[in-house]
Amino acid sequence: MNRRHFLNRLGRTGATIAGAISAASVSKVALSSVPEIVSQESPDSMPPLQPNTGRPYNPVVTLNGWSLPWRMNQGVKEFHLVAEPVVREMTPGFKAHLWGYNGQSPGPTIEVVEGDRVRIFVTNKLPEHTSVHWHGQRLPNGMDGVSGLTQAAIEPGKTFVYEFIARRPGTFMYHPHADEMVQMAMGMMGFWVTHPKGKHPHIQEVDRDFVFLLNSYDIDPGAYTPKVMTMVDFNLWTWNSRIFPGIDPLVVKKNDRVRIRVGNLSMTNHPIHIHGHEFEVTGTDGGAVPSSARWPEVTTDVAVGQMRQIEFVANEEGDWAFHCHKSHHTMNAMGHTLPTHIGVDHSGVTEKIQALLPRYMSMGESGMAEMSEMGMAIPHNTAPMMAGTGPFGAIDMGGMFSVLKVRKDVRKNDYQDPGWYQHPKGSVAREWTSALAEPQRKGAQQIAQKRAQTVGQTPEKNPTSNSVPTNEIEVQVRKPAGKMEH
Ligand SMILES: [Cu+2]
Repeated sequence: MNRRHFLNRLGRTGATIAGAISAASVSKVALSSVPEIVSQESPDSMPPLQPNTGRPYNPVVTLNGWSLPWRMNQGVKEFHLVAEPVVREMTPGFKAHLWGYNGQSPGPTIEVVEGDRVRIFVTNKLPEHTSVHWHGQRLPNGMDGVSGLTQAAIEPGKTFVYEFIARRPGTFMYHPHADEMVQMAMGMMGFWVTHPKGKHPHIQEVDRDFVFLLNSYDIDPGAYTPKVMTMVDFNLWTWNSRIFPGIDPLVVKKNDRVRIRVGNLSMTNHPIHIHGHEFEVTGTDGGAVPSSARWPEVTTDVAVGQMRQIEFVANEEGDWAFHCHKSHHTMNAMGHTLPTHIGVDHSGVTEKIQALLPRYMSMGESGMAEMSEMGMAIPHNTAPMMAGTGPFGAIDMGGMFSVLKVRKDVRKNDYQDPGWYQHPKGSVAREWTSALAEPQRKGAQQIAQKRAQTVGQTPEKNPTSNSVPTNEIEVQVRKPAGKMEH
């Protein structure tokens, strides 16, 4: 594959990628010892990399990522990965110093075909040694990439070469097996897809095939470099090192068969949930799941170190939320040690505190949704806790969240954002403006009677009674209009 082909491919699809690839001409050094380095500066989702050499296949789209071009060298597919420090835009207005491959974190997706002989050159431009483990692959033990166990570590400045046959079709990933805690906390990981050679009994052809990795970072607001010692309390939950609203939508044509492949290299599990459709898990990093072993789901948990590929027919038009179902994972940088103020009457308090701290704001009296609309000043280089805006206002989301956009009029290989869904008239939830009936309070009378009977009784005076509540606790509910009710 040469650079002109690569750029032509990008140009044809009309996505926003002009000038995104920085690589010198490959042809000059074609078939010399090491393939030229191709690197990526843009965090946009690149259109699928159509194969023009080797066996044909239907390429994937990497969410906010790209696939690595290769060259054929006497029947061997040759790739060149460069492990290096990178700058990753997590969302517009927020950049991070990460480690990755070929200009981005995660690194580029590697796509090959079952039976391909693959040679991957890995150059280490990190300040410490590394290695690459090809997660899930069948390969000779010495190609497995566990430094110290199956190979010597790749020292800074050195290039190693891995070579094996991609024996099993499926969904895989790659990551270091050297100083893993640090290197994965810094963003070193990438996706790998081995496409089936011809028809496969358990792998269906799909119209759209998306891939991304689940990862997480701990970057203080205003800082650029992740804290690598964090074990649990990450503040950025990311898909391919991006946070909503920086995660591109998944654009599909109505009635497309869609596959989404997800791998988890974070430190916790993620229940991945889609709205409006049911899917089946059609494969894992262990291989394709036979159709007799599939069942319908709308959420599938992806444990740490696991991969899941889900498939469905996108036959419901609209803008469907697609997200991790852990509510803290659809938030951006936030503290977790704040007291809850819901229901606390702040009236008069703010003024008193402002006398001491002039910029003090009271928050959380009626929940946190106000955070997404108040436009509060935040430090340079971070992202608001919840930031997305939709056609009806704030979406109150960040982190691991995106939108599946199902439209009638989408061209083949077009992944451009079509804008917001235009709902048919009368099909949107609306305010009810007619009269509401008074609520009926079931059991209210009996509770009042019991309370009257037990007034004055304490456990000491009535030690045998366990049928009637004693020492009744009075709880009042504070309602938004200031009305107090029992
Ligand atoms: Cu999650």
